Amino acid sequence: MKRIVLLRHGESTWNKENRFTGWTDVDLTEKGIADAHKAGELMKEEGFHFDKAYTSFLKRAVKTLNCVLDKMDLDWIPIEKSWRLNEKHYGSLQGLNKSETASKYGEEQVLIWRRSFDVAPHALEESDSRNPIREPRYKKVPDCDLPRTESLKDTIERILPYWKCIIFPTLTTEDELLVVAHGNSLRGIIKYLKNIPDEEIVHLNLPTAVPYVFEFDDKLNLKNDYFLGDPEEIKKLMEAVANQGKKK
Ligand code: DG2
Repeated sequence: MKRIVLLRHGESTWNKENRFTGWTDVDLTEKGIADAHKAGELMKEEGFHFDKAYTSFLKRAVKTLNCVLDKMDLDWIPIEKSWRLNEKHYGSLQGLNKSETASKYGEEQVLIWRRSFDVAPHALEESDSRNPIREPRYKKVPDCDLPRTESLKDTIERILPYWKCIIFPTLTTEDELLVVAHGNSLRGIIKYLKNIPDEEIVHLNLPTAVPYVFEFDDKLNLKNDYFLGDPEEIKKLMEAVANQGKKK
C-alpha cells in the first residue's frame, strides 16, 4: 500500500484575525506551531514514515512542514517547494476580514467567493503592490502564469500539472509522501482525487493541522481516505471553518 497525506498548515496570524489571506505570506501563531507539532506527533504514533515532502512558497506551510518533520525525526527527508501549491489567490479580498465582508456584501456572496467552483474575487490591479510579479520569489514563473485572483477552478488548473507530473509519479518509487499546503489548494487536489462534482465541493471545509490520509494500491488506484483524529472534534473544526464567512 502507498500513502499520501495532505495537511493544511497550522493556524496563521490571519486565520486568527479571520482575514482573507491567499498569497499573503503571513506567519504561524503560537497555536499554529503547537498544532503542527501535534500533527507530527500523531502521524509518528500512527506509524507514518514519509520518503519525501512537498510544500508551497508560503511560510505558514513551510514552517508547518518543518515542525511536523521535527516531531517525526524526519528533518532529513527531501523537501520540494512549488508556487503551484500556494493558496488560491484571493485577489482584492486579501487582507479583508471575512465576517465584515459578509456584513458588507452578504453571506451568500462571501460563500460564493470562498467556496464556489468557478467564481473568482475581483482581481488585484496591475499596479497593486501585492501583484505577485513584484515578488522576487516568483521571478522564474512566467508572468502569464501568475494570478491576480483565482477561482478554485483556476487554482486546480495550476496545481494539476505539478500533481500529475511531479508529486503523484513519485509514488511509483516511494511509499509515503506528505503534502503541506492550504485550505483551497488542498480542496482542489481532493476534488481531483475523489472526483467530487463542482456543485458539491462547496461543502468541503478543511481544518488547519489535521492530517488527511489517502491510500493507494500498488497500481496507484485510490482505495481509502480518512482524517487522523477524533471524528467529532474534526466535524466541529470543519464547521468552525465554514462559519468564518458568516456575519458576527
Ligand atoms: C485561507 C483559506 O487560506 O480561507 O486564504 O484566507 O488555508 O492558507 O489559511 P489558508 C485564506 P477560506 O477559503 O477558508 O476562507
